[in-house]
Amino acid sequence: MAQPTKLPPLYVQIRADLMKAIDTGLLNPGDRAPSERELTQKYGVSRMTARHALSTLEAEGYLTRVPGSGTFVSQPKFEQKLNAVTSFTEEAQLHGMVPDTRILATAIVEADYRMAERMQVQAGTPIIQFQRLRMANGIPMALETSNLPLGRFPGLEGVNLANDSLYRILRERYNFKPAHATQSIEVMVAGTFEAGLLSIRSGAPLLLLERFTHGPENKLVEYVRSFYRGDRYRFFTELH
Ligand code: 16G
Repeated sequence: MAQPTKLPPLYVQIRADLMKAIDTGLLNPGDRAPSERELTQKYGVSRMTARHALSTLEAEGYLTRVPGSGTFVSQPKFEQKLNAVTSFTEEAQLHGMVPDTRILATAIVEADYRMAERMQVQAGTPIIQFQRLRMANGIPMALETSNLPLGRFPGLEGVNLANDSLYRILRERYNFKPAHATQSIEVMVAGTFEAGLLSIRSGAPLLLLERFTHGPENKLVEYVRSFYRGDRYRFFTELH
């Protein structure tokens, strides 16, 4: 006797239907996803089942829940290749987006023991720090703190980096071009400070990128800690 076919749980079917709507363009990035109530009515399921289908898609990154507004189809991720020392400005332009920068803080500090070790300088060396909110098409993408030895770039503290590119200024004013860099990536969660600036909820995933950039003589010239939005970035690398 043939075994009766086991039907998948209802939330799986709802998830599949919503995925199909996204894949076929019936639902586009930024569109409002059906609400729990609409799903309960359409599929005759409990609210819990509808919620489960929506939260599965949210966890997978296809939907984004905006507290107080609803659930929306996520924007496509920014795909960034990890094979060259590029700048935020160049990357945004490469993707056909308009970069924009808000300067949150500029300071000259004396390198403490930890910073000195990271930047391969003597403790007490003046370091210029920029904290910048990086945006693309007006959307906050990353929160970046750059540290550079002031001795190598005298006068950098007086440069207005708002809506400009640091790498362009280093190239044009200081005749400096990054030669190579090492970069690490780790997962973090947004605290209230990062969440507020990046327009995401506290606890949302972030990618912490740390970059050590070197000049032609292998001299370290930049140490950067950046928090990239986990829902906006996908890093891509080719392996040989
Ligand atoms: C990227 C780099 C950062 C560099 C900046 C220059 C990472 C983690 N960070 O954001 O090191 O300072 O580009 O961009 O990749 P800009 O020239 O647009 O200011």
